[in-house]
Amino acid sequence: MSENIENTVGNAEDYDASQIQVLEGLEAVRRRPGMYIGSTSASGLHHLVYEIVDNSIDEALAGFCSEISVEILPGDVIKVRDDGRGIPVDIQEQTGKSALDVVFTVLHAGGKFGGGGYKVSGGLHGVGASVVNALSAWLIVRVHKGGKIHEMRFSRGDITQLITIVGDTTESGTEVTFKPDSSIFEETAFSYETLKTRMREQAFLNAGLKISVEDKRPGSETRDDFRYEGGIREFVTYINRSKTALHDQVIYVSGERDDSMAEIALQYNDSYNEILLSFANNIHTPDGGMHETGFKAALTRVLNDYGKKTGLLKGDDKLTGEDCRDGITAVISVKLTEAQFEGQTKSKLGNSDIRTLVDNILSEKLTIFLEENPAVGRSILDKAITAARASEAARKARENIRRKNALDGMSLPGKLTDCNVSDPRLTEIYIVEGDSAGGSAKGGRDSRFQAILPLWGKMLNVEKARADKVYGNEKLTPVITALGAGIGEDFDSAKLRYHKIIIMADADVDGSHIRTLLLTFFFRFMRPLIEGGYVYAAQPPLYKLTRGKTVKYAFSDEELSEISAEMRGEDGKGKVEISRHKGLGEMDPEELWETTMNPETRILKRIELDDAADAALEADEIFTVLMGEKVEPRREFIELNAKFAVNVDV
Ligand code: TSJ
Repeated sequence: MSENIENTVGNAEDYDASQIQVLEGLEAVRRRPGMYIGSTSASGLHHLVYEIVDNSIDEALAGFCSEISVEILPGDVIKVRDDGRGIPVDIQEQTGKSALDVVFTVLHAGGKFGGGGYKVSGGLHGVGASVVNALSAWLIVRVHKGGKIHEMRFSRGDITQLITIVGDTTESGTEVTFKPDSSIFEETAFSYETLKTRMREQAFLNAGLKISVEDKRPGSETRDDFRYEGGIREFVTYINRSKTALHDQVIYVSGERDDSMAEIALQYNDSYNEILLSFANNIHTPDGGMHETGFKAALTRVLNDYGKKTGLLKGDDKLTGEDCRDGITAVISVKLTEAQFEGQTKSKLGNSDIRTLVDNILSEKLTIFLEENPAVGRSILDKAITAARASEAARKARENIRRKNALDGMSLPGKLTDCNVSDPRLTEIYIVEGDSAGGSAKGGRDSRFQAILPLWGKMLNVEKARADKVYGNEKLTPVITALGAGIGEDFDSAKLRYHKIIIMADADVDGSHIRTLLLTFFFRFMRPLIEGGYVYAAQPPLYKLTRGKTVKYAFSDEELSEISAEMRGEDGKGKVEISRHKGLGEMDPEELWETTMNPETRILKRIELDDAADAALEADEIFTVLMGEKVEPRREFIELNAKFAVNVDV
């Protein structure tokens, strides 16, 4: 026990050098939390939970844990529990401390102690329990082990109670309960949906592992249990749940070599999009890396070889990698001992052995699969060959756009009302829904730097169209030419005619529909436009408040109550008239200018890449689910998104 007492914080004369370092370590986390968890916003807050859960998943990977539960308790306290061996509580000879102590008080110690325990370690994964501890107002850990319950407590990373036996137990496992420090986090409310999505993903990635997530906050009690015996096969089925698959069976291959293993699940559907999710040691790698490179190379080679061998590919015809991934949904999961994560956000896998491993496994096993399942082989090849033809047609259509622009000196669309200034850094274009709103916008704008392009009628959903159809589309061509920066591979932000592209649509069904479709178009065909931060959504006011001659506008319900109180307060009991705001088209030009277009008073929402990606998903869902054959998800979707259902031709 004497070793333990020396670890108690607040006993200054007993500190040796290593302990001072420990204290500095956790102080550093509190000083610069962003360095350890990315941010102190909602994303960093949820990261705390992942850090803890990762430890239980590591225990499951080591083969000792079969069940994990995550609970949100009243007050946004988190409790994570597993049925593993329990963190060792005995004192280690070298350090004079228990593993439990080290895990929570030493930076970077999470999961890497003891040796031998983990074949697979997360690398970047689990920067650790000590970081969570440092950023928690309080944390309690209880270890069920050897017939006893061992408890230790902390406050803001400092030990407040040394390991104490608090009871007997017949079980084994670890339970951590913590409350994030509200003086560190801007946001301390947990999102059940966010945790649920993450836990479902982890259950897919660890076949057979039971993970439950439960919200115990009053008024929002709910619970989900995940367990997928099929692992990433079921992940692919889940992603494709509202799409039409090209073949019934999900194709699954796996293999290992030395200390590494790789598994791949894939299934084609009748859409034109590629969904490729890759993971290394259960960590999502959105920027890809060696596992994705190996996957793509093998898929392209196998399909070309198969096409040649079966005669489906003629002469010198070749499929590109993109042709081969048209309409694919694939999940790649690799596990390896020393994962190297690269890139700005450390979300790209650098280990090159993994490329070879994934390539070998997929080449060998997919070749066999196609030979044994010729009907599936044929439908995949047909799909890829059609993709190759479509991409050739798209190339020609793009070429046409380019040639036409060069020939007629970039003739602008007839519907565009351009501005006078030509320096794109100073100009903005309003893309407006409907002719009447376009009329008001024209009347209200500042013609020096604001251009207006009205759009009307049914917009193309690019999520459901081949690229060549998009390039020639009569609704989209005016947008492409007005922006002047090309499209697809030709897109060049340097040629933009305006540096602010503002989508102005009503806050109603049609408005949100057109916004969704336009954002989807930008996301798929002009992505640098979004990444460069050029796209905005105008925010028309929701309410108009009138009192005598005074007119004010409110952009939210909170603003409404604030402003109306303020207006009433000006001279006692007078009456404030409140009207829910009419459509853009019904506003007169002056009103539209004052509320929505005047740079001095308007509110613009800059569109982030995530917003656009969500729009694309939404566009996909709307059309696949509402027009699809599958009755069940369709009903569910209409219930969830009633506002969209109204406006879509079924
Ligand atoms: F890290 C942590 F404290 F945050 C945490 C760790 C939180 C939670 C909820 C669980 C765990 C955890 C750790 N679960 N299971 C383990 N296992 C071990 O630490 C362990 C147990 C036994 C042995 C051994 O070699 O006997 C080795 C290890 C690493």
